[in-house]
Amino acid sequence: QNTFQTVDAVVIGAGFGGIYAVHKLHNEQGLTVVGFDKADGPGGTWYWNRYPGALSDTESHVYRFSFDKDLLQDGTWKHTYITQPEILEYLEDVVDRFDLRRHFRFGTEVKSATYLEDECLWEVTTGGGAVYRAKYVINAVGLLSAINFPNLPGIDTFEGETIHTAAWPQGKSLAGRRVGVIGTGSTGQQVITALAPEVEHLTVFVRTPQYSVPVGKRPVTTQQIAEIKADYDNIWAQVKRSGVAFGFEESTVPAMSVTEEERRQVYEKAWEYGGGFRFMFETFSDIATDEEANETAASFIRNKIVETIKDPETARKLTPTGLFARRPLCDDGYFQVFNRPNVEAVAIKENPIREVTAKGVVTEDGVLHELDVIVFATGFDAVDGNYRRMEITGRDGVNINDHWDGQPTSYLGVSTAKFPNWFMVLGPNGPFTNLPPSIETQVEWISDTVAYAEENGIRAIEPTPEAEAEWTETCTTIANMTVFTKVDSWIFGANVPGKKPSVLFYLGGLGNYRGVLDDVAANGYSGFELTSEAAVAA
Ligand code: FAD
Ligand code: NA7
Repeated sequence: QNTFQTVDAVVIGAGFGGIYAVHKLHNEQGLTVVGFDKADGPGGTWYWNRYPGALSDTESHVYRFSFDKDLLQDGTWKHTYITQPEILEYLEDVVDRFDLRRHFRFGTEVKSATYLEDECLWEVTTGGGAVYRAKYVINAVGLLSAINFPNLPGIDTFEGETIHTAAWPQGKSLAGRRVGVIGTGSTGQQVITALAPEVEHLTVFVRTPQYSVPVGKRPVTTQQIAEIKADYDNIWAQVKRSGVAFGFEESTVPAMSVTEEERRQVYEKAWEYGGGFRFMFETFSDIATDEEANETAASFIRNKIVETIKDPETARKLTPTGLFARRPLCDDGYFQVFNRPNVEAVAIKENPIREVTAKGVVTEDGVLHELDVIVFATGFDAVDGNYRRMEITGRDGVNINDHWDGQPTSYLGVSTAKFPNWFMVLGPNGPFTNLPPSIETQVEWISDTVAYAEENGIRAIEPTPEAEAEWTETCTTIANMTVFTKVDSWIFGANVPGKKPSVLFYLGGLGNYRGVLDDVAANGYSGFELTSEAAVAA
């Protein structure tokens, strides 16, 4: 018989979500909590993604927690956007400030979580064989965290180094090396831009070129920071009632309602100011929902790319076609990098990678691209990836992989039927936004729900299958109103071989989402089944 420790709640993950969950449940609600992260320290995304150029594309003043006024007033930043080392330092400071480190077991992977129906407890086991029992499990395992590492033919024979951007060794420099980068999403663009000036040669393997606008990273003055701090109440109120929660007011003007010249001016201004979400959502109201409107933004960006990249053939390889309908990207001089003599673009849709050999990557045209290092900027098994990597067993012995066989689903992005007292932060069909405000929204709702259960003698709470099906339907209906569903990307799980594409987000905006969560709680947890202590005793 294994010995086990008993706590009120287990929290998995030590990123924004896990840190805040431990703070709420322990510091504010007095529960005993143990947190786990396989990383050796806090930070989540910002612990792992130490690649050169790693930057948040949410502006600095809203890429942080809002829950504590003193924390906000003590915060500082140097530029309009914050880099990975700055975000990591911030999260480490938060952990120390709220004395949370002692609740976390770092370097500890959670392997399994099994619901013990008789006890109404979760039994959680770690990679080291430790066993914990807890009434509640809060999964804050990250939605862009499980690595997607494509299995290229011959990769094992490569004599150089391979590095995934989300497992970048601390301080690892590639200066003076011959580097190949696979992947040109948000991460690829950042790492390519940072590596280009320092490596001997950079070969960029481009599968799908992407739309991207300048990020607009600028230094900020202490005066600007002081003004933001003085206005934080209004700023967060606006963020939380907005759609994408990036700290700007979304446009209400349809693109085709203005003249071509007016449109051009609006885009030009947005291009100058910077920001991917601003470009898509602050310019016009229907770029994400109307194909004609979308094409006006897309063609503007395509023209900018062609103007920027001097060699027409290289420009062609880097210019996207079709809809502007993935997570909108922004960069800090990505297209300019291709004007450097040491940077080369290889279009692998028309000239696919045939194999990796000892010396490098061979493309179908027979060319060997000699490399010392291959960087995989190939993204993530997004949203449900980390859940599927654990052995999670709910009521009636149901495994999460079987439960999510058709597609990963949830009720409200935070819970799923047959998994009582088991909550998710950024689970399937949660909001698609600047994420810290959505994470806070969910953690607050989950911890309020836990408090409600504790105060009202509730032993178990889980959503009904009907409520879950209805939420899935809602998310699908909203997604189908957008252009996003017409393009493959990680937003729909369409980036990993073998993964079944499906709707993975609530695209209805944070303001609306918060309204739904509030209503559910106010209506006595509509859509949930609550089992009281008394009922269990009877
Ligand atoms: P994470 O920070 O991903 O933390 C999850 C943690 O759970 C990880 O540390 C992981 O090790 C741990 N974990 C998972 N499974 C287990 C297990 N079984 N056992 C133990 N530990 C486990 N979002 C934005 O809003 N704006 C941005 O600009 C932005 N930029 C990004 C840039 C990059 C390069 C990446 C990868 C993501 C970016 N994101 C951005 C998304 C980012 O992930 C979120 O903003 C936020 O950091 C997520 O926090 P989290 O706590 O939910 O998850
Ligand atoms: P993304 O956006 O999923 O981008 C991954 C990139 O890697 C993309 O260009 C892919 O091409 C490419 N890729 C993936 N697999 C392969 C294979 N097998 N061969 C060649 N190229 C491949 O991940 P990111 O890390 O950039 O960004 C994810 C989010 O994290 C981002 O939005 C930020 O929020 C942070 P494809 O487009 O599939 O043709």
